[in-house]
Amino acid sequence: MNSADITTVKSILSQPQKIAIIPHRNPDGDAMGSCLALYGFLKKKGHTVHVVAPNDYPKFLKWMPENDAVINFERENPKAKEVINEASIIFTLDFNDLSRVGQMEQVLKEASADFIMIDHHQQPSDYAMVTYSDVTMSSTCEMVYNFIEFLGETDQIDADMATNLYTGIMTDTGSFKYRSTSSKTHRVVAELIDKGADNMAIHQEVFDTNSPSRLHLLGVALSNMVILPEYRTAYITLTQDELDQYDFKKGDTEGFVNYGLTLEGIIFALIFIENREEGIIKISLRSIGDFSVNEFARAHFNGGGHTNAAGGRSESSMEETISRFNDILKTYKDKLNP
Ligand SMILES: [Mn+2]
Repeated sequence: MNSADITTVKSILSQPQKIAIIPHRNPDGDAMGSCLALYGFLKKKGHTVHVVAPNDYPKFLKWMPENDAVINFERENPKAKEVINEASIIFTLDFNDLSRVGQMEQVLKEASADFIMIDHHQQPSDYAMVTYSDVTMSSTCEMVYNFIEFLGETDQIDADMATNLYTGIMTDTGSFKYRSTSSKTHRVVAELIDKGADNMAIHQEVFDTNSPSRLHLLGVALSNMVILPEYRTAYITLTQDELDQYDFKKGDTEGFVNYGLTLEGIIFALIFIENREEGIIKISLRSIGDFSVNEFARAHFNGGGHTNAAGGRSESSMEETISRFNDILKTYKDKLNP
């Protein structure tokens, strides 16, 4: 954030504001962690603050401090709309295009509030009065820490805020192992532990919550995995019938896509998950090194994200989607074998 933006934000926050904080649709640990930490911070500063999530999120995030304050746009629609319409300031966290909030998009577009974006995804749209965008950052949570630091108020970070920020940094960095994890990330995380984030307990809350059916679903996913050594690619498919058979709940397939990358020589991994209700195949893409899944998802599957982690979708059947994917892959042989 440049110094003009910092001055602007300081001046806005020096008056009591009505603030709405919005994560992206299907919020993950970084989206919820950043929203809930910023919520705690702004509440302390005397503002009227609400977090409005476009839809529900997984159970393994519902233990997070301040979770009870979250308004679900799908379940509590009139209240959510009222909060957004009455807001003087809207923070959008961990996304950079209003299409990322699904059904909420129109309501946000019609809102009279000024927007402040804090986000680390590529190619931000131009909708905010203040855009704090940095694609080199590990996570939006690290940026929220920086944001509070820019305001000179890290002493306001309490144990609950530290816990929320730690959770988002941990989940978005694959537990501090992705390339975007910098020495500064580790310094921030160290500060958060000093401020009361219980790193071991947080890890257990997020990762040690398997149900027997989820582990069985992982077994199905792994046996469905197709490995294409000539393209250094591995992909997994899961149909709606398979999800139903193993009592699928939101979040159950989290992390499945990464197994492909643990194979020696594989640098491109995908998972295709059927969602019969939405009539789509949801796609998660991961890579190691310079192969950009952001560009791949943008070019072919109506999505995007980061160089090494992106999402996309297909409106065709699973069979058609996989067949199209295999055709597209042929044109990437050189890029995958540099
Ligand atoms: Mn993120």
